Order: sequence, then structure tokens, then C-alpha cells
Amino acid sequence: MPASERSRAERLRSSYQAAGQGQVFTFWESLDERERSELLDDLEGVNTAELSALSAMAASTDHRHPTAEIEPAEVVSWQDVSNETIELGRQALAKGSVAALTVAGGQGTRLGLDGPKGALPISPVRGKTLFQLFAEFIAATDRRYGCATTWYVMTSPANDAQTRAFFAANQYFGLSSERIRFFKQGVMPAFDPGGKILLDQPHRLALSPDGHGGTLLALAHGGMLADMVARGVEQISYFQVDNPLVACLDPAFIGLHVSAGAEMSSKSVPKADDLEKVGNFVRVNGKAAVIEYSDLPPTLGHAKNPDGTRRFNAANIAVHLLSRRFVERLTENPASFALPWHRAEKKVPYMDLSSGRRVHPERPNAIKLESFIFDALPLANRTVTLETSREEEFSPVKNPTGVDSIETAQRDMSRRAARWMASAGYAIPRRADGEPDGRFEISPLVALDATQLTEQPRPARSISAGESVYLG
Ligand code: UD2
Repeated sequence: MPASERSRAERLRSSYQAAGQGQVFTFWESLDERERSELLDDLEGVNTAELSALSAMAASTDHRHPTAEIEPAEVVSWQDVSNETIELGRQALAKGSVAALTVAGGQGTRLGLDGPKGALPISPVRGKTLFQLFAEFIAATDRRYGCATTWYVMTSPANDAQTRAFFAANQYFGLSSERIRFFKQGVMPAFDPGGKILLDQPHRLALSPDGHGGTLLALAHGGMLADMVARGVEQISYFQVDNPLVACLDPAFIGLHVSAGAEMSSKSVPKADDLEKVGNFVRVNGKAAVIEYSDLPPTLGHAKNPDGTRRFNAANIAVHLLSRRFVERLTENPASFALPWHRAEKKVPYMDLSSGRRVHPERPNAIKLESFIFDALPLANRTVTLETSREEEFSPVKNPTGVDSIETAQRDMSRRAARWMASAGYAIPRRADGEPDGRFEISPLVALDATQLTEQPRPARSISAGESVYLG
């Protein structure tokens, strides 16, 4: 082993031992040179300065939230956004000052997917993938406003190579590869209930992505903020990879955010039910925040206004605008910046240190820590929440079947396309229950919204019941 590698090993061994995590070297003597250096790489990727605090947090059994005054967030309805505000958003797009950012670092484990989630075929007629739909949205925006939008795609170490290969194999979906920038998010080790880091293999830590809150530091560390400065990007339009209905770049939202001088803005939809599994936009001690469904006390979930409407009704659809300067301000001193860590109990395969066997647990055995982008909201000087329509903009793919699944997303895409076509004068065949009879799909390259479709020439032919109709 070269001397430099030996001294790296000594340095890491002493800092892990000092943090009470010396067990990560259990199999060191049996590792070959390549395995040793892989283990050292894993160890180096973890922020050891924070390690003792993280381990204590993983082992803690007190997860109560401090008492705070929780009030509903104020929202602006999409119907109340003025034409002047929308025009401001269009101008920001035309200037090329808005970038798109997709967080695609999560693993599609719940969907049983092997590759990146963005490679999931989803559109109801053509089976276009999530990444292709976003690419077409961006290309259509470029065409409409005469700009050349840069698209930042956040991957994780586990799916970075696959994601890049997928884009390359699809010729970047017709976009210029120079306009697509991939950057990798950080990782976090999984801990056992006693706060000890788990090994996935004798020479590998059990690591997973550090949550979408990792976007902020990953942008800074990956050189993406500097890249944005060079390209004149001032606003970042952030969205998750799992929502095929998302408006990747929305002039009304951009205009509202810019005209309010907001550092971070969000889109919400009215909740589907009191305890829907989404984050809730609230004010905590007067500051904008999101409280996850699992953390919102049920009494608040069920609370009603005097007129009988739901008191906490603004669901987080994970669409935000962040000003580049805000991200710069938060991350300019990375050593002192951290979003809070959220703890989740998960099943994580691990090495049993005494037997040397790898164990596949049947029940949650490990603590994962993740940070969430919406925890940056209370740090923003000014925020705006725009309430939009669920039918138009939100149908996430989270589960293989049932709620928020491929099936519901395809249904909602088809319903939206049928609605737009009906408003543009197409006769849509309907079943007895009023549902559109058939499958409908409109490429973003044809229309980004219902109004744009009404401006297009309409073919004279009629649509038969059960037909698959694609406008592209
Ligand atoms: C998220 C929100 C929830 C609601 C809902 C809307 C959280 C914790 N909850 O629920 O409030 O808004 O979405 O759909 O966010 N990702 C990364 N890196 C990571 C982890 C996740 O890029 O380390 C990406 C992932 O690829 C996906 C998105 O973030 O695009 C959402 O992650 P999730 O599926 O864990 O969030 P979920 O469904 O619990």
C-alpha cells in the first residue's frame, strides 16, 4: 500500500475512532488493496465533524417537536395572478434568467425500478419517459420565449452514471447537451439504533442519498452556482422527477416570485383529505415552513375554519422557485450551513460484525437521516405560495399500484389532455360515468397549456370511443 494511502487510512481511522465509529474498520485486515481504498473513499465522503451529532440523533428516542405556534400559510390563488405579473415571468424566461432543476437522486425503490426514476415510461399513449416529458416542456418553452434554458439534473452516486447514459442514449431528447448539467448530491450513512454506522459490505459503508435538501450544498460544491452566474441564471425552477404533470417553467409562478422579491417560493394544491400524505404549508412562530403529514398533529389535520373549510389545506407539491442569490447566501460558508436532519426507520441490508455475514432484515433495522429542501423556507427573507390546480399540475408516481401510481398518473395525464382538447373544440367521446373514453396525450411541444392548444389548427376528423389519440 502506498505511503499516501497508509497515512489516509491512519487519519481516517483516528477520526472515526474519536467519533466512536471504529467498527467501520472491522474487516480491514481481510480487505485487498482495492477494497481498502474503496472503504477509505466511502469514509472520506462522510462529514466527520458532524458525525457525533448525527450518531446521537440516530440513536435518540425523543423525536417530539418543540411546541410552536402553527398557523396555516397564506396562499395566492392562480386565478388572482394578474396579466402584468405573468408578463414579468415571460420576460424573465425570455431573458434566459430562469433555469430548470430536477431532483432525481432518489432511488425508485418503491416502484421496484432498477434504473433512475426519470427513465420510467409514463405517458398514456406514447409511453414517453418522465425525463422526455420534461425535456419537451423545456424545448417548447425555449421555442415560445426565444430562450435557451439550462436544465440542471441532480443525481446521486448510485444513479449518476445510469442517468447520464440514459440521456446520451436518447440524444439528450433533442436538447443541446451543453444546456444539460448533471450534478451529484451527497450521501449519508445508515445507522443502527445505537447510533453506529452500518457496513453494507466488508469494504463499503451503507450509504444513501442525503435527501433533496442536499441540493443546496450539491449546487455549491458541484460548481453549479458559478455555472449559473456565467449563464446569467437568476432564478431556479425546482421540481421533483416523479410528477409528469409538472409545469417545469411557469411564467405566472415566476412573475409572482420575482415581483414579490421572494427568495424562495412554492406551489401548493388544496389537500385531497385532512390527512393526505403530503407536506403542509404553514407558518411556525410566524415563519414560512412545511410540516410533513407524519409530523402534523391529527387535531390540526382535522381542524376547520369557522365557515367549515379545512384550516390546513395547502399541500406541498414540491415545486419551488429559489433565487440563485439565496442559495449563494445559504451556502457561502458550507461549514456552518446545515438544514435539519429528519430521521426515518428503514430496512437496510448490513454486515453482521460478529459473524461476518450480510443480513437482509425483514423489519426496519436502521436509521436514515435526510434533509429536505423545504426546510430552507424559514431561512428565506420573503416567500410566496401559489395555489394551483391539482388536476392540471400534480399527479406523482410513488407506488406501483393504487394511490399515486403509474395508473393514476396516466389517468390524470389522459384526463388533462382530454380537457384541453375539449376546450379547444374537439368532441371527446365519454363513458357513462363522464370519464373520457380512450387515451389522450398532448406533447408539450404542441401545447404547454389549454390556451395554447386553442391557438392551433384542429383536424376535422372525429375521435371514436376507445381510441388512443396523440397530438405531437
Ligand atoms: C415528497 C414530500 C412531500 C410532498 C410530496 C409531493 C418530502 C420529504 N416529502 O414526498 O411533502 O411534497 O413529495 O410529491 O419531500 N430525492 C432526491 N434525493 C434524495 C431524496 C429524494 O433527489 O436524497 C428526490 C426524488 O428523486 C424525488 C423527490 O426527491 O424526485 C421526492 O422524494 P421522495 O419520494 O422521498 O418524497 P416523498 O414522496 O416522501
